[in-house]
Amino acid sequence: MREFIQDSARHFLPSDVYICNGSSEEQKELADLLVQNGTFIALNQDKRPGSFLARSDPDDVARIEKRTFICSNKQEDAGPSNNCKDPVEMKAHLKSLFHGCMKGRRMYVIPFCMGPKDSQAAKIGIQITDSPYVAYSMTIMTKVSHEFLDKPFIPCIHSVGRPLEAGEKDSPWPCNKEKWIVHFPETREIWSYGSGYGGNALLGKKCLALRIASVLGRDEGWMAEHMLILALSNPQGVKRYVAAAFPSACGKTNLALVKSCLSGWKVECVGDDIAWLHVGEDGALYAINPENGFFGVAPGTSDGSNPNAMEMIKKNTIFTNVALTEDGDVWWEGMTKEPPSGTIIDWKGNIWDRKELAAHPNSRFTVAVKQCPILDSHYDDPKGVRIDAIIFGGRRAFDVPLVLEADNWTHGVFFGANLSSEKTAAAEGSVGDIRRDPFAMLPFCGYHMGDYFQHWLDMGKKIHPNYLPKIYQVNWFRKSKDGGYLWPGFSENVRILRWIFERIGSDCKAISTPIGKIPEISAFEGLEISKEALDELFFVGHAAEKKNLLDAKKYFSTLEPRTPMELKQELDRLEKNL
Ligand code: TSX
Ligand code: MN
Repeated sequence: MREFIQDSARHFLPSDVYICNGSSEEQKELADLLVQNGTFIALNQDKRPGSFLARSDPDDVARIEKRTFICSNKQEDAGPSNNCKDPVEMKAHLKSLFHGCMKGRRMYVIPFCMGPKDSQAAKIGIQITDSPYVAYSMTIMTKVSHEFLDKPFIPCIHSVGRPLEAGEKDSPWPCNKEKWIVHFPETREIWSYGSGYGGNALLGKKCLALRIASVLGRDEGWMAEHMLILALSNPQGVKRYVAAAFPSACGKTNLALVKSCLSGWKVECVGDDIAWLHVGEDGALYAINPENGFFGVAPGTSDGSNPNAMEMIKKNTIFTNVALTEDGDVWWEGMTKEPPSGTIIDWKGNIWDRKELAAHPNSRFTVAVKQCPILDSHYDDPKGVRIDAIIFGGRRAFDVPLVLEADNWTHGVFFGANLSSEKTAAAEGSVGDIRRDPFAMLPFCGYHMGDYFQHWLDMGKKIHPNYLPKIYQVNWFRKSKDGGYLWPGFSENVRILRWIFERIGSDCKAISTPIGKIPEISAFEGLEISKEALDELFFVGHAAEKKNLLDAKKYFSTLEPRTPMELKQELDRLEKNL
């Protein structure tokens, strides 16, 4: 640890070094500094106490997959979904890039823990960064403490890549046009250069807890997944936990924090983004949330879509790239039907013309889990929570039913492997294009996707059959011929969760179809929905299914020779069923 810190300082040449301890005094000092630097704007303390607005550089607003690398010794091990470069060459390149990169800045050393701190499943990292915004964010998103300094750790090196010469004026959001987000899966190291934003810079989250952790999980016999974890309790007080993977723009955070529409049925939250899954001593599957905070997309979050999130972010929250109102509060598209009156400053810091977007579509709130109003009592349990069901969801206007239950674990893995979702923003490709995102892990799996599918199949064999979670596929977004959504979604999704709950306890029946099991009509009693809409929501069309089958075959062939045999057998089984 000392060597790591000293080598970093000698090489990056910061003006000084500070080791974070995660205390509230330290948070306060960091916030004061960020306000002084102009990175933070303090919000109206009556409306948003302890909260700040940050505006990023307009070219540093999201993760950049093109600049993300998995540097495996053998190119094949990174697989076709990752950029790969030779680790020795990459390390040499990074060392020269990082030389003197922190000149004129303080180097922060952040000892952090991902997961409940006394958990066998937790992992420790030490992040080096020259960004106080990143240091502050890490004290929310992870557990930061000196007690993690003298334990084995994953080194995480970050720089905004903008050294300051003597007397040079800093910018509120320093960064570099050239960006590198680099992972070394064999030596378990992370190096990130040039960006100060979210997943590029808070290295505990996507880089450690997903990309590096997925490799650790493969080697150590557990799973790092892009999943929310929620608890559902029935009116008798029986509680079951569910983990669910969704690609972006499907409302994962909304589901993690959903308010139940069914009296007596209660939803509580363990996490909204990442789950680490281990087989326990009893042979059941247990989940921990490695994170300590939420880093949620702001636009679309409202009292209607997510009242619990709105409650959660009333105080002690960092808002990044949202709009600023005249009274010193925040606003974004979808927060209210009408924007507030008065002058609004958009996410770029200009007076909003009320034509372009006021908030960036990827604008965020950063807030500690402790502030979640429906935080589950076991959210920080060192042994995790027992998972009884796993859900895969996507956004599909056509052909994919509201919910399907897999016939067995292998069939469920087949669901995950074929997960896909429609694009909503026209950034890359056109709106409505279907993008494959297996297990919602395409940008986050640190190794070959074929090996990852095999790991899922192998994990199914490690779990005791009595405790094998049931696997489901959901689609809240199916549309009718006239273009309207067929399913009300949001709090009504709890009806689907209730069906899943009752299936786990064998308390209700299901109907078999060629592609999986669906609920009986009685599952929807009490919901105002037409028989026609329900029929459309569950319609399984032969032609569409044939096409799905062919697409799956084509996709699986791109992973050869690492496509698992059992998944190819699922293709054959589906073909026969059809
Ligand atoms: O988050 C969503 N969920 C999950 C909620 C727990 N969204 C928002 C997605 C963008 C991130 C949804 N959008 C959901 C949903 O279940 N369903 C839809 C589609 C939809 C939108 C509006 C209506 C119905 C469905 N109805 C009215 O606006 C009245
Ligand atoms: Mn995510």
